[in-house]
Amino acid sequence: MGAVEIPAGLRELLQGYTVEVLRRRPTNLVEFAVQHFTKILEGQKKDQKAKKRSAKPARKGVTFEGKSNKEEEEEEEEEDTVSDKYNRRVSVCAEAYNPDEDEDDDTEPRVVHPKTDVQRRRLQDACKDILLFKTLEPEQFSEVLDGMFEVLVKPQEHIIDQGDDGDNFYVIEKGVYDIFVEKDGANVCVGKYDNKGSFGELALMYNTPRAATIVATQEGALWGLDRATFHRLIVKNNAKKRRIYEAFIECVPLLKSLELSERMRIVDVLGARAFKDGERLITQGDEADCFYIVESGEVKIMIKSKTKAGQQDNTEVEVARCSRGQYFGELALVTNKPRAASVYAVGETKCLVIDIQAFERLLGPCMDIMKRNISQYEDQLVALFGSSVDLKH
Ligand code: 1OR
Ligand code: 1OR
Repeated sequence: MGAVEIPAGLRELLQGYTVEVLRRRPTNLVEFAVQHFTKILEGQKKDQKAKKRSAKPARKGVTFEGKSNKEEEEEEEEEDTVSDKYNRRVSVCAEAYNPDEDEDDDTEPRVVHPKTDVQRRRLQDACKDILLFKTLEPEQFSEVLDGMFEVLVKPQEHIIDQGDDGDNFYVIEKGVYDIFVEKDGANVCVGKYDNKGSFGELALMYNTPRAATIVATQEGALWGLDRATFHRLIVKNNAKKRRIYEAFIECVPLLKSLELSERMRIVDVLGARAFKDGERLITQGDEADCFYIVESGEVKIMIKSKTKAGQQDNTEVEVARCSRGQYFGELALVTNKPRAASVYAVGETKCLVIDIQAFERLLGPCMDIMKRNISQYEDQLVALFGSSVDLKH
């Protein structure tokens, strides 16, 4: 018998359906199949419409260089079923930032990129600490996962170029990515993402050009979320977040000197996390990647004491407590050093969390207050351990 040719994309489609069946356990498999494949078909039609509306994508990554237009077109034809491609488009929308305005977003067909169960598990793992997803309802989070597509990247590939229109938001599964910002005509490396985190939210949230260039330094894997889905799920959720946290953020003494719009930009990117009594939020000596504000409950700050010979032993001493409206975790971000203390929840505690990039971008105006308070830690440290220290350097 001659070999039977399996049509391109069939395997992914069937795997995607199987995974969804296992996840959602529908009672009627046929009815579920109709719904599942209708969603995919609607997603494909929408993508095709979007492609017609948009200009040719500006591919800057080395992976795609040298390809003919025809090859690129063929790749784009496959994008709906093969997910490891950029769904790039040059945005021609000029919508203003008003998450409440587009009520009809909810009636838009949903984009579903089928995934194998292995892919979905990897995706869930990459997304578990993404702050922007932390305030989503489970149903919205599941839709975000459905809408994400895998993007494999090569060393030196530009994922985002400063000044471009925003197409996708990205979650890092693996790889190291440098952040460049143009200053006085030169590209300056201002930070990096090391195998975790996310980027590309700003242009999509505020409808602005890309604020930085992101370059892969090695082979990596990302998960992309297209602009429309990001808008429908994340930007919409931000309107709710603003309503929930506005009053609280107004009362945080550290943030008093900021403009209202600056405080709201903090709300847009923060995540909310709940901790159980005794749970450790920060470990002394660890590398730092975020900053915390206590929303409810309390945390205690513990420092490993030193022996008379000046060596550290493992006994921890409580040095301070923070409650509603107070912040912690700034020291390591300001000094670029490991965490100076461990922090534990006292009772059920909720904190608002901001990642290091947003901290650097948005909390510059509060830096003086933080540095003044750090000087007080230094005084305390001297009083407790009798040695002169300079925590700021
Ligand atoms: P975007 O959609 O503007 C570039 O595309 C992304 O880089 C941006 O979203 C952020 O997710 C990410 N300033 C602006 N954007 C940054 C920064 C940043 N860092 C990461 N991104 N700064 C660096 C802070 C370490 C401030 C530079 C002055
Ligand atoms: P971090 O990023 O180093 C631990 O992570 C956090 O504990 C630290 O930022 C501060 O936000 C917070 N010394 C060092 N860190 C302190 C202290 C502190 N208090 C709070 N943190 N001292 C207590 C001063 C009242 C001096 C200790 C002797």
